[in-house]
Amino acid sequence: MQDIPINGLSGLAYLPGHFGREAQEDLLERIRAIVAEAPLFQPVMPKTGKPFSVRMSNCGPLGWVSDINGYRYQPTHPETGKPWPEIPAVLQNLWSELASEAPEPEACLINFYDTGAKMGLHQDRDEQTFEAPVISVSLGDTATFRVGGVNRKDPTQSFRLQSGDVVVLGGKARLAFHGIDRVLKGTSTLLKNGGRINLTLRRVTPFD
Ligand code: MD3
Ligand code: FE
Repeated sequence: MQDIPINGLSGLAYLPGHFGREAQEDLLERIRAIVAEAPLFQPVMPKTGKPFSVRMSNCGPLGWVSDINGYRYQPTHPETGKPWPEIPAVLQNLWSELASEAPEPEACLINFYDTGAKMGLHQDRDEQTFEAPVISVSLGDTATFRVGGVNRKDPTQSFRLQSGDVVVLGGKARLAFHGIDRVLKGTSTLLKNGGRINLTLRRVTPFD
């Protein structure tokens, strides 16, 4: 495990290649089954209604959604109205290993990036608690991601996230600004048609 201090922020751990090819294929199969139940939707920005370039779905008791009214977590899919599918055991186990002090994750956001999709610099702050880390798993094409500090204007550093990489955002890094600048076409054979999937496991409600 590598601990990368960025702008003096502790708590960012990078686990390159945590999942090998076979584990990535198994995980991808789980995600495909989830997306068959809970189809990818295209969120829009609150107020402006501008569509995200990333398509999303979720699994777990709560899912993150964004529409004209705002960002929020909700127990059902915005289009089907059905509860989100369960978080696969392999991801529950990952959380137990890497966030052993935190209670179980409540949301797993599934981001799908076509080549050309990106995600602007933002903080993850729609959760009711920031005590638990956010855990990220990347699958498919390599992305360049950017992490700064807790203030939007803090300097940023860019890293590449490859298929199978895991990042744990705990401590002060939990509220760091971050984003995805671009997805590098043809860098992985995991997804037949290219693109990238990122999974983020989150605790939403406060601990007991
Ligand atoms: C969290 N996703 O869904 S995950 C998001 O690759 C999101 O799809 C990105 O940001 C993606 O909210 C990035 C990796 C990541 C990196 C830095 C972080 C998550 C972070 C810093 C603080 C909190
Ligand atoms: Fe984020």
